[in-house]
Amino acid sequence: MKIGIVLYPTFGGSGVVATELGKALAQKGHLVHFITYSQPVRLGSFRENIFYHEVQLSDYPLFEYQPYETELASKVVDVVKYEGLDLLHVHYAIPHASAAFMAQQILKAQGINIPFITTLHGTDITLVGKDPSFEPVISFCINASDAVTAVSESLMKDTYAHFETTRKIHVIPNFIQPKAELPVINMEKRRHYAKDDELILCHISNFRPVKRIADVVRIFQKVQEKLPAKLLLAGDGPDRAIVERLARDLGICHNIIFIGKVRETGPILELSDLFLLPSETESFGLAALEAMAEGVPVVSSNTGGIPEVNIDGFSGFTSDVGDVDSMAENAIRILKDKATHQLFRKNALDQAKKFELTEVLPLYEELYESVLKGH
Ligand code: GMT
Repeated sequence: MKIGIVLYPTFGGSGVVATELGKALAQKGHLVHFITYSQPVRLGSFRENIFYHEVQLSDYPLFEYQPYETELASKVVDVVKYEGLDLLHVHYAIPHASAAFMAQQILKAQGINIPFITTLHGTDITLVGKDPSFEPVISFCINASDAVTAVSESLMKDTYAHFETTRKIHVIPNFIQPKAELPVINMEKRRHYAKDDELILCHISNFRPVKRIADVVRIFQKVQEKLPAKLLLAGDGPDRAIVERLARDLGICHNIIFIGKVRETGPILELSDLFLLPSETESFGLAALEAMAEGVPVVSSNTGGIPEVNIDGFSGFTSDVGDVDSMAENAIRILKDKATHQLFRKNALDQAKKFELTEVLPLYEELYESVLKGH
């Protein structure tokens, strides 16, 4: 198939999933055309069957706000027409689904039929989408898509709860390529961050308020009172300065290492003993799955789709949002002795294997085929 993938190229989970999906489809022989405004962070270098089309933004002085949706729709029309695409798969409703609808209508007027599939990722529904000013467009786009998928049962239910739609939403979870076995920790690399008798806790995100990074720091503070430990924080975003200050105020900044933005999370996770994800809301929690795929257990909140990924008492523990005491206790329960920690590490990897790329990819391919048949 010739597939156009429209995505956000930045560090967010939706862009990562869309890029990894495109790479996997290309590896299976499909021709994949990525369409977005800058090179996706996980795309890497030249690969067979992968093409990248950049949306150029006009800086005409009349535009106080650049008309990205219009430029994107025009680019999509162009790519569908001249590359002969069979279907479009757009990740994130706003404005990708509405731009795809616009492109579809333009192409229809020219006698070209192209179906589009919308994958809902979370914040497009749970945060941004709830904003009443977006609601009519999102409801319309969900109904106008040729197929809709959501990355968890929880997100599917949220979509029905907040939008005017009765159409079928297919749940296709995010995926990963987990390690075959628990990795052996490279002590030489690890010593750059912690002493041999110190544990390494880790958190990776875009440091937006929804991630509750202050909770990460407070959980860590309680853990390091009982067990010698370091905290690795990877990523960057609006709350970074707040947590840097908090760490200084709590007198624990010497035990916290801010790594900043990273393209690949594997090398950090490989050194980590525990992953913290205390988010306010999370449709899936790809970061937790990436940790588990490296055999790192997860202490998280129990919000949204997280309990579908991190199984309480097995791959880690889940607690109510904001319950820092419970999360710190759970972290200590996992890390208190080597045998317990090793058991949780193994369980985390086993749980990640339920989201193997090889299991999930055919679900998308089947959906593509059924949409093409029905179009
Ligand atoms: O978490 C973010 O802020 C980024 C966001 C995105 O849209 O890229 O992530 C969402 O999509 C990911 C991939 O499907 C999910 O794993 C995240 O849980 C989801 N984030 C939220 O729901 C807050």
